[in-house]
Amino acid sequence: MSIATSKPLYSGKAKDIFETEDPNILRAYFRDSATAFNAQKKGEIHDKGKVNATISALLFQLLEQNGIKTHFIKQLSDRELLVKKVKIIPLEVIVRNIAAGSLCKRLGIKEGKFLKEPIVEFSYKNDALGDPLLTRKYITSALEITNNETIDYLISESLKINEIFKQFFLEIGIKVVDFKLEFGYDKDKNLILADELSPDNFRFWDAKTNEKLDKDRFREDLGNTEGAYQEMLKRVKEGTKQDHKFQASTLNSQSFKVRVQVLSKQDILDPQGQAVEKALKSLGFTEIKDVKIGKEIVFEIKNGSKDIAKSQVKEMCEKLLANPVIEDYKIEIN
Ligand code: ADP
Ligand code: AIR
Ligand code: ASP
Repeated sequence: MSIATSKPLYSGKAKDIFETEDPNILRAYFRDSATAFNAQKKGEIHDKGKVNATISALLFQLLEQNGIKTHFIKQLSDRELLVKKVKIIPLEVIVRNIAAGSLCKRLGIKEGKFLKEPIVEFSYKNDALGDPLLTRKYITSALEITNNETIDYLISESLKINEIFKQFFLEIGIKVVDFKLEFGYDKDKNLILADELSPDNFRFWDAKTNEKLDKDRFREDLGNTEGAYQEMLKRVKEGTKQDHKFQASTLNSQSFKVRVQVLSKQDILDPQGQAVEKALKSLGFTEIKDVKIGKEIVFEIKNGSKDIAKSQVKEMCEKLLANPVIEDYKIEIN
């Protein structure tokens, strides 16, 4: 298959996107240009394009090895990736482990605070508006970008990705402070991870010294940005020399107690509940009403994250534990 057509489809702040002869495949060319603060600050980081294309390729492969579906097909040259064309959801999915950047500004928290649990937040991918932070209802009801189910999927997929990255980067002496992901729909309507995975969209700190090894060096004029990018490339290359298939057991580091309560919906007849109500009334407990009798299911679940565990239990309820047409369920997880 020849992929050598060069009709530019889009030229962004850091990459040029080209069509190929296959309408479902794109070529992403990584430039050295760098921007920050919604392109108010502009510059160049020597060889950034090479570093970002190569780190992205290696990290997309790491994720694929661990069951995450991505747009990555192959690395064509030191600055070019071949990717599946997707329709990008205009959301920046941001995962945070340690307080930094806009979180600190917004909440007055000190940079470096370990967050009690990883946080997933969404920004509107819209430069003109300065990528504003969104609530769930802003996404579903104001902008109507997507629905609650897709938001739940994006959260649980991003948390899984976070668990994989935290483990991988720890092995190469790096703390994953935070990162931004983009997702999109491929031609078969699969929702997959797209864009890039690089020091442009991650905050990486050296695990021993907390030295910043990412685009914050450029944002904050810390100097030696190029050296930091090269250092990250070196470490990621070293780390990905061996295959990493993280065992489910190593990703599932915590255990949670789950309690699921299933009850028939308010307007659904519950003969058992009615019988008990009648019996209670005949015993003189006349002040009661709307008795429902349901079931409670308890179990333990192992997972790296409470949010992922909760979304899995929700799926169990939808598929097996409850009949969502006639029953409501409530999940307690501790
Ligand atoms: P920006 O648009 O923010 O300036 P870039 O310069 O990195 O960013 O441009 C790359 C653009 O390509 C981004 O808007 C990104 O959403 C989009 N993109 C990334 N991966 C894909 C893909 N597989 N299919 C279609 N568009 C993609
Ligand atoms: N990010 C957000 N928009 C563009 C990018 N690259 C990334 C930053 C940082 C994380 O998202 O690189 O890793 C959180 O950014 P912030 O500014 O919201 O703290
Ligand atoms: N939002 C991106 C960043 O700060 C790029 C930009 O703001 O121009 O990394």
